[in-house]
Amino acid sequence: MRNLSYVILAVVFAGIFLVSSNVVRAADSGERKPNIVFIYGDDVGYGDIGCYGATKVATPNIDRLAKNGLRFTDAHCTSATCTPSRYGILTGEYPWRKNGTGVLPGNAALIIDPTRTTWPAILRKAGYGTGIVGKWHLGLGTEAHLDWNGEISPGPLEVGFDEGFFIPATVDRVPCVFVENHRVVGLDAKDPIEVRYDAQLDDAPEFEPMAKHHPDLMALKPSVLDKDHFGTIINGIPRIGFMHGGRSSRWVDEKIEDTLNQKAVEFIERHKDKPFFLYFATHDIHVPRVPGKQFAGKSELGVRGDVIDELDASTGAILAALDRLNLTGNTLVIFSSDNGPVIGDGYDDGAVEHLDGHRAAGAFRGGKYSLLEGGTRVPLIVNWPGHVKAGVSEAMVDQVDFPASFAAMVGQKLGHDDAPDSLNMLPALLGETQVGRESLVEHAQPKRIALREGRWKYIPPTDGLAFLPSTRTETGFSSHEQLYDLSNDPGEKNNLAGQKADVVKQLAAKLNRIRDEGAQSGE
Ligand code: NG6
Ligand code: CA
Repeated sequence: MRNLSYVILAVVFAGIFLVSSNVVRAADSGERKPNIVFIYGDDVGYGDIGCYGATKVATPNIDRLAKNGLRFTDAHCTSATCTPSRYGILTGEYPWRKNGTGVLPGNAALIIDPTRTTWPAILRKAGYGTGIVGKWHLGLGTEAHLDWNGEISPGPLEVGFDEGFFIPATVDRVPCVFVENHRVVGLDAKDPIEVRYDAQLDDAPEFEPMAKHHPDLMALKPSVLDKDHFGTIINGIPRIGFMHGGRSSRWVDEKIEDTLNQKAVEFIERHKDKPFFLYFATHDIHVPRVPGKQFAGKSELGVRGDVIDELDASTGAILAALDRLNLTGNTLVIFSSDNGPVIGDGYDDGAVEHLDGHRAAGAFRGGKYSLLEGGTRVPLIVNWPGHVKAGVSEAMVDQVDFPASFAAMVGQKLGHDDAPDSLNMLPALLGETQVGRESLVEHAQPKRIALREGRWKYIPPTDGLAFLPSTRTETGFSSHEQLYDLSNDPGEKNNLAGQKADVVKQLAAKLNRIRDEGAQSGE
């Protein structure tokens, strides 16, 4: 009997404790700015995710975000390739306004001016702890100085992040090491790193083994049409560029996502008591696609499907950490991608052979590298329980809008020259309105641009191949003007330029104006 009353007492006390801690949390969340976690997939297409219509891969965690959040159907990354897209999202400036923002080699200097206002710098000023985990690819050091064996600076920490654990460029580019803050992780001073990108080095013995001389050492082979993945072979994978030394610091490809997940979760744990911004840029689903053991060979779509599973699991790991730390209710989670999809991208990894009718860009034409919708129309999901109503939004938004939109959310004023192409789309991003941008500029390297306005998509005449054989990409590049009515032709099949000369004229003039006169704000 006495035991029973102890049990009852204990239950009552536990109940009081739980109620009061909930009250405290509720009060907290009322005052506290929400944490922001940005999950930034690499080369993830509009059609690669279950809630966007994929049927041959399953993405239950990403779908869960969409089920309780807002799924955008007309959201864009800033460019159809990585470096320019990331430049746009961080600076709020269209990358085609600035030279040198194309896909960078692994030894390029930092391309963001450290004096400018960036998305993380805005949040840091508002009191957020800011961190990057994952892919950087915006250059490190200066033209005159980049020492992989010493202080690597400037980099992410000089443009707004408090801390970073990152991949310098891409996983198919050397150096194949992680950098933590200003240092290569696990470097042995007796085995210094040297990185070179001069093509004539492919006969230099110190950079052996190289693909050209050691085809036998390649577990993954460059595709027939590829001319770049012929540098140093690391873990059986030939990379772009040449790397010598740093053996103790080289990553193990199978474990990259695991490591990044762990670092991301650690960041969240360390920052749980004050507002934080985590920019979590996965390597998945970019090449080389080397899934962890639990994913390898499991999907129906070959290795590209396996890494989609892995990306979904990374998302799940983040969501689980937020749940475990009771942060879900006060965290705004965004899922998106840096550019459209590509199936074969330099390696013979079987992705093309296993495609099985999967439409990585959904109903859209083109993909990574392309000026067609598939180049920049990507998944975008915004999830903030209790604040963002679940649903679907057709608002046209661009990742370049993130700096101005999140500045508005945290009450930061932007200066006249800050984030010049970034529009405050916060009401659209939070689902308070379905009205997004009136117009938007799409971009493919180097400086090819197209205009979206309402139902119209206008592509000016441009040079370049209409079809890239190496990646099997339809680019949309043509010497003729193109005009598509996306309201009934999302696949950009029916060129109306000949019939709608007035619309072409008006859109061409507007695109020129945006290009020459700058920002669209105030429209
Ligand atoms: C290309 C690479 C490709 C990928 C891409 C960058 C070749 C043939 N292709 O040059 O494999 O690395 O650059 O991708 O070398 S991105 O997502 O970072 O933009
Ligand atoms: Ca990319």
